[in-house]
Amino acid sequence: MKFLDQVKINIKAGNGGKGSASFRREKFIEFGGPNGGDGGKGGSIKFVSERNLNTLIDFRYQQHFKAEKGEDGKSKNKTGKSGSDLILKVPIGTQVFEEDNKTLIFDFTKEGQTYIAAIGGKEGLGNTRFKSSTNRSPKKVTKGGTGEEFCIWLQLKTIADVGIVGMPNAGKSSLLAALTKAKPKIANYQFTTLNPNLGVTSYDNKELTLADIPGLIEGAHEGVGLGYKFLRHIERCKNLLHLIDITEKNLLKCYFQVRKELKKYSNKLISKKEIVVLNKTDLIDKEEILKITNELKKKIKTKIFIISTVKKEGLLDLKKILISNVHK
Ligand SMILES: Nc1nc2c(ncn2[C@@H]2O[C@H](COP(=O)(O)OP(=O)(O)OP(=O)(O)O)[C@@H](O)[C@H]2O)c(=O)[nH]1
Ligand SMILES: [Mg+2]
Repeated sequence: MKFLDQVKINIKAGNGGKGSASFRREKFIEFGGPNGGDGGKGGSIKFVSERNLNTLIDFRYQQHFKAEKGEDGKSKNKTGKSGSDLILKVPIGTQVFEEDNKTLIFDFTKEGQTYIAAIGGKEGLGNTRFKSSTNRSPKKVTKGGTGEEFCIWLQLKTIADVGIVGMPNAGKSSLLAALTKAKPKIANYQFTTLNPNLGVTSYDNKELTLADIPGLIEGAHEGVGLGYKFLRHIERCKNLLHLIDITEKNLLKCYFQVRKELKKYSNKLISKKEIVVLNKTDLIDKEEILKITNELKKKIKTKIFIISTVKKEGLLDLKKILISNVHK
């Protein structure tokens, strides 16, 4: 699946149709009165949030969007047809910014939200409207209004309850696949994940959404590895799950490296509630697991869980704790 999380587009609502200047022309009526109809309204540009989308990729191939203009008015007092609105679908988590890409205009946080981003022009008035006791055959009409036009930015910031962070190859995508129905790519090499993945799970009738992002390494904030641009997708996660491969030689170093990259991105990330999860416990024996976790507990204040994603050990307890943290 192709992925895009930031795009600049131009939107133009339709102009209103012009009013018609027309007079009755019938047999035996020499000077028919005005009968020019109004123009139609211009179509507006509307955004609607949809659950089954998770990328802005559709906007890469087309950056100019125009809504239909209103038809001009016609004789016999016929009103021109209104231009159709143009409806653009965006994923939940999309934010609309002004051209400066800083001023937030709208934030789609739920499914089915609508935002009218550019309003269509008003209808022009036909000459019938200008008939009066002093002017029985007005030629006056008005043009339709101009549809609004803007350049805007769309930014996608995934909304999930839990963001899974960690070094490459820690098993983040495997964990997402084990807990949810998501089917992210999993492989035994670094940077398998190139885009964020989302999954939903539930327990006890309570839902939990998880986001898995590409791995972070030292210097990510300077663009090393895949950089840290994907951290925007955990900015709006309530909690963080910091996943570490228990077979790493220096667990503490791994832990603090990832924390450092989170902090470089923003203090907001570092202050989120975090739980630390040691994965791949199937690869070492029990005594060693105990030794490692006890050592780590002395240095890290957060709760530490141990799991084996492959053997599905500890996953249910982990799910329960994640859900209880989110649904307090
Ligand atoms: N033995 C063992 N292997 C695991 C476990 N969890 C994941 N793996 C393996 O670890 C490798 C990396 O898994 P991924 O889920 O792709 O890791 P990731 O953290 O998403 O990696 P990136 O996307 O590159 O950051 C794969 O070969 C998985 O099969 C586990 O609990 N035990
Ligand atoms: Mg991955």
